[in-house]
Amino acid sequence: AEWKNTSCVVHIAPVMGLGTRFTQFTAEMGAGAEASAPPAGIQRFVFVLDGEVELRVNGETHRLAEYGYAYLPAGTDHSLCAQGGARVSVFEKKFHEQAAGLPAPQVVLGNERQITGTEFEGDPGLIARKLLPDEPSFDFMVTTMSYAPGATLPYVEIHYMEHGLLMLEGEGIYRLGERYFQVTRGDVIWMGAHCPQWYGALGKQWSKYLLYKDMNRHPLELR
Ligand code: UGY
Ligand code: MN
Repeated sequence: AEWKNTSCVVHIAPVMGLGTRFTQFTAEMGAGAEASAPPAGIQRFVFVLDGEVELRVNGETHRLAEYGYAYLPAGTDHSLCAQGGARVSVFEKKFHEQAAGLPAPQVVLGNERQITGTEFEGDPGLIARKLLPDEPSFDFMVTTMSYAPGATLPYVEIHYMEHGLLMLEGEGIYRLGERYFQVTRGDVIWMGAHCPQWYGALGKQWSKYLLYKDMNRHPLELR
C-alpha cells in the first residue's frame, strides 16, 4: 500500500513457508512514482537498477543514480520518488535487536561503483564489495560479488544464514544442493539456511550478483 504507481514483483517472502525471514522484491516505479516507509519495526535496503530515485530522509534529499543504494533502519521516516521512473531492488527485514550496548544502525548511502572491492580468498578474479558497514549492530549484509569469466567460488559453501540473490550482470552456473542451474542477468535465487552453494562464471564478460545475507545473530535466536 505504501508504493504508489509502482508494480512490486515479490520474489522472496516469509509466506513461502520455508523459514524465510526477509522479503526481496523488484519495485518497477512508473514516472512520478512515490513510496513511503515500510511498517514499524522493518528495515529497508534499496538498490537502483535503472533510472534515478530521490530519497528524502532526515530533512535531506539524496539522488540515487544507477547502482546507488540506501539502507533505512527500522522506524526511519522517508520517501522515495522516481520522477522519470526507475527499477529498484528492495530487501526488507524485521530488525532483530542486538545484544545490549550496541549502537543502533544508522542510515547508509552509497554507490556500488564507488566501493573498493576485496579479493575473495586471494583471487583477483573474484571481487567482493560490502555495501553496508561490517558491524555487529547490523543484522544483515548486502554485498556484490564480481567474477571474471571462468572464476568460481573456491569451495561449496554451507552456512546457517540465508541468501537472496539478484544477477546484475553476465552469466554463469549456480550449484544449489546437488543441482546446477544456468543463470543470467535478472535471475533471482533464494538460498535457505544450510543450502550447499557454489558459482562459476561463464561467458566472455565479468558477471556480478547482488547478495543479501542475514548476519551477526545467534542461530538459536533466529526463528
Ligand atoms: O559470503 C557468502 O556467503 C557468499 N560467498 N555466498 C555466495 O556467494 N553464495
Ligand atoms: Mn553464501
